[in-house]
Amino acid sequence: TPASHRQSRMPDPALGLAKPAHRDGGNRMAKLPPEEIKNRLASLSGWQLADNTIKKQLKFNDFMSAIAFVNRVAVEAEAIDHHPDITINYTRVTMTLSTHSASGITEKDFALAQQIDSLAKA
Ligand code: HBI
Repeated sequence: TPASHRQSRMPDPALGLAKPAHRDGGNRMAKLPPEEIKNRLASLSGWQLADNTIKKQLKFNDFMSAIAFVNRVAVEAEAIDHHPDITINYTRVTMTLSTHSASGITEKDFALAQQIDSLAKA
């Protein structure tokens, strides 16, 4: 598209409108309000709110399957630089998510929760 067309579409930085007006400046690390957390939990399966975290217990057929799952999650957590607290009880694995730097639950926690659910099926 010709530059002139692009120019007309972009807000004029001089007007200070260069950035979209998000509620929290579009910061994915901003703590989510309780209502938002409740709504997002409803779209997940098996996750629950517990003391300013979201957590889920997953059951595997045997210990090594549980460990293999934990390792899959570890690779993904490292890739996105967002890490769960993990408890392993033989064939049961509990994933507890919160954003430590925000002292609460952020979008990053829900993104990781979705990844964890996908990896549990792998
Ligand atoms: N994982 N859950 C969680 N919360 C964080 O705040 C966090 C993390 N992983 C890495 C990370 N922060 C990085 O920002 C480090 O610099 C602390």
